[in-house]
Amino acid sequence: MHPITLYDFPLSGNCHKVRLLLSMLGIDYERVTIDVVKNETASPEFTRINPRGQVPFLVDGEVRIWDSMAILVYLARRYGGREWLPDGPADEARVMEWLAVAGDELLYGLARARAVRRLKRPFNQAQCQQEGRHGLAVMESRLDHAEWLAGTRATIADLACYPYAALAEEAGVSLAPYPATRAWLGRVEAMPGWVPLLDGQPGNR
Ligand SMILES: N[C@@H](CCC(=O)N[C@@H](CS)C(=O)NCC(=O)O)C(=O)O
Repeated sequence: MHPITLYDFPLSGNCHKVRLLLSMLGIDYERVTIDVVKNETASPEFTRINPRGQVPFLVDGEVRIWDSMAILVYLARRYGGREWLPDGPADEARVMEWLAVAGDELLYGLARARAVRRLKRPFNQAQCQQEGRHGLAVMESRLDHAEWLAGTRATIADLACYPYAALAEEAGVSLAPYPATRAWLGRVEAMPGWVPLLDGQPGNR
């Protein structure tokens, strides 16, 4: 019996963030697939347990959490000590800055531009791509002089920003102008416990 259940959709970059941290922490868990394409996130069975109607959604005993970023914070604090989320006020805020980029520019930009292509969602693709490029430019401005997004080691900031940056080409956004970000994608992919978006694939890109 697994104490942790992740409600998950394999193609989802938001779910990938959580699967990466669970794997890197060496945590065993059960995966329940909720098919976003078939709109299972809106089903009464699912919205009864997650009124927000989105994946990822995590159940750990009595604790139930929606949102990839909230789940990363929970897992980092509960199982990761201070390594994945430092607790000094400024250091923690540095990580939160990048969770905000992941939840704004990368989600409303890259993830949505990709969803137009992959899931036939009705977003304005050009606008989303522009937003996504802005997010990548902000990342590039950090990564051209630093190895990791926040502080001097990998944190949940890197895992939050990784999936949709790695999937930028699927969103129709070239990574060519962002060499430091490409090098960082390689560093994340070399981390022990890294897993691809889809089982059995060599990588995201
Ligand atoms: N802010 C949320 C976004 C989650 C999200 O957009 N999930 C998508 C799959 S990638 C979903 O469940 N979409 C179904 C829907 O919104 O109806 C997070 O970071 O977890």
